[in-house]
Amino acid sequence: MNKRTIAILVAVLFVLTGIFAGCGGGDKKAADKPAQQQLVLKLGETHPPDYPTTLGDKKFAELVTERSKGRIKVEVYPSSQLGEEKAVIEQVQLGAIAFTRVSSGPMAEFYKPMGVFSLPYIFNNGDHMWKFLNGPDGQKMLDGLQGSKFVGLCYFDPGARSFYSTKPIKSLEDMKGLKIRVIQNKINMDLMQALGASATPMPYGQVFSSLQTGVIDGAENNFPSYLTANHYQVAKYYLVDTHQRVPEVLVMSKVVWDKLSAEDKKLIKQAAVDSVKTQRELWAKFEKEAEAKVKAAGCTVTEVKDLKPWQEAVKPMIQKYRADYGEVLDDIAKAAK
Ligand code: GTR
Repeated sequence: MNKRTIAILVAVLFVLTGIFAGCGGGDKKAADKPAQQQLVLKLGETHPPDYPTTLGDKKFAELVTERSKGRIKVEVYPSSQLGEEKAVIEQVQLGAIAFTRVSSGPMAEFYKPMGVFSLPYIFNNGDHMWKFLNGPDGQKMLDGLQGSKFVGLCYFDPGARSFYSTKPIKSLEDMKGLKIRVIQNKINMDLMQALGASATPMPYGQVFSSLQTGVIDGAENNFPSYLTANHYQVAKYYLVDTHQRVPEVLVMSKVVWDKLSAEDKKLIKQAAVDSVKTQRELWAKFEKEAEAKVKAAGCTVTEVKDLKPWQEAVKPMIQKYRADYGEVLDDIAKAAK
């Protein structure tokens, strides 16, 4: 069975099992049948079971079960079992899957304001990003997701994305003509063009084989993804330019959310917020481990010493996107101080 078939089956099961029984007062007999009152909600995750975002999802699930005394169960499906990121977002929007932990990169196709995070070099470091995310604008962005039929619950740490390739890359010049896989959104296409490379959008799950067969020369991601998706085995040159910090978000389907009681909404939101600490701690640890592991495996990791030429190269594109994101870019810049 392929992933798409599994995703459809899951969607059908979701409807058939009537997971809302007993939730929001829909079932009059529910009080007589406590055993049937459990609400089972699925969460789709791209990464493997022991990856920090998956462990963040699991912490969230654990808190929900604990605080609802078993009445609400969140089932975490790692390793893209429910489908590739974009397909899962669509299912969440429709209400066929309750939650997903996703990158705000693909979310930008569903909710434009999140596109700002795909703009390069806008955060100086992780602290800068978290200061922005934890401030009023970060919250506003999560709240704004409701207009696109999602409920933004919290952000998880995404680390920083850098380039890697099957061919040696050490400088901006080396980017010329490289075919680089990107997360599908318009900003990423423009970014590759600005750096002299050509963008090939494709789902995450296809990157490894595309690197192997030479369909693409490289991709870009943080150390944990580079390691766990095995990209490091084929693309052995990693160039640390930290061009993007694209926050991970835990989102819920608004269709499902709207059927919850006010009390359950609060419980779910709080559990998500409380899971962030765990995810961030595990992320910080694993990011270092992943870097050490790829180095030990023989990958060439080069730090970009001077980011100025890179920042210069993307200036015109940032200028172009100021039309959409000028105000929020100013707020991001202010958060650095
Ligand atoms: C990872 C991110 C995933 C996915 C992936 C990709 O860093 O956690 O959600 O977006 O990148 O590049 O497709």
